[in-house]
Amino acid sequence: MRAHTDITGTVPGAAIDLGDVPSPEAAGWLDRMLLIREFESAAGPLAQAGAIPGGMHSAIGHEAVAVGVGSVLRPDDVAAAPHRSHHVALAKGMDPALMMAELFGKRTGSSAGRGGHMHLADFGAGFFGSNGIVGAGVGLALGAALAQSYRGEPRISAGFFGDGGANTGRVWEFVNLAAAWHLPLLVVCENNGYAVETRIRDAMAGESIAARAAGFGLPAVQVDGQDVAAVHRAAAQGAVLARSGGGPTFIEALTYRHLGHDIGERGQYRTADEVSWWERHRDPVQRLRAALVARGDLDDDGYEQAAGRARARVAEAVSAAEAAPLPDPATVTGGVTATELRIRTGS
Ligand SMILES: Cc1ncc(C[n+]2csc(CCOP(=O)(O)OP(=O)(O)O)c2C)c(N)n1
Ligand SMILES: [Mg+2]
Repeated sequence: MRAHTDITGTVPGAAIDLGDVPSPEAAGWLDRMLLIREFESAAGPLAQAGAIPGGMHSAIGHEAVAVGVGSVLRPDDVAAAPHRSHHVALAKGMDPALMMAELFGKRTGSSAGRGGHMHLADFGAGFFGSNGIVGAGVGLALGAALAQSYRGEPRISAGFFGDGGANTGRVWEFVNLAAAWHLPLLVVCENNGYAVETRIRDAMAGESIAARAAGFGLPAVQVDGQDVAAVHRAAAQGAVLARSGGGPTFIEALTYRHLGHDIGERGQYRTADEVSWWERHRDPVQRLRAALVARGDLDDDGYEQAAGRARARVAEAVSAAEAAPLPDPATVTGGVTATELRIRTGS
């Protein structure tokens, strides 16, 4: 197992091995990764310009983790994520237009415009939400996995968190309970080497996050998170185990965010050379593209068409969100909770 201290610039494997993944499936991965890339490429500048209110955490660079795990989840399975979540939601099948409208704070959004970037959820797509509490996405997925197990359903859940979350107690409480109760859960750590501006090597003891997880007695693997096929293989193994009552699996995916912790950060904690190395050598989208080209499944035209389709879908989502109405203040208690809130009046 590779030590977590090696994350920066040393993730293994330049070429992606697609193995016997059928061509239409691999092409579907590319489409989904391009949708995430184009969505984030549009949303970031809109947030910076103020058209999308509040902050935003971009997932550019993390696409292969979400799509690799998402590739083994069925529509009625569940995924939950932390603050950096757009890629997980889109990989789970959330409609980009529903998400974009929510980012804009519009009535047509997934939470009627009252959740925004960090409170996305689409229960219909099995996306149980993003939230601002580091590590808490795993707990949401754990709850769903408990319900699935209790009801004897053949469904599974995936909870995503970051390397920063691996230094919080709650994550290990979740992992412990999932392992003790053999719950159908994939615990997915997106180790991008940084928690805001703190390098993992400066703040984490032990060999690796996966090695930490192994102490709880569940299968724990470390994969190249910039290789969608590698993530898919690890997730597929975990999903088979979870669906057959074999309990949870822990996946540490080594990844990298191309942009800052949040949109607009000053970014003085890492070098431009480091960022550009990852962009040039480990871009998950370009690596999948190269693997498809090497197989004879794709050429430049085909790639541009796929990127164009994703761009058009996102542009449509942006136009619809811009045109949509803001929420009606008279319904301020609606669309957020299942039951209307009762505002205390003091009487
Ligand atoms: C419980 C809690 N503590 C602190 C924060 C502030 N905070 C927001 S993001 C973040 C770092 C998260 O790093 P990581 O888990 O590695 O995720 P990444 O941003 O790298 O995707 C921190 C400390 C928070 N949101 N929640
Ligand atoms: Mg991180």
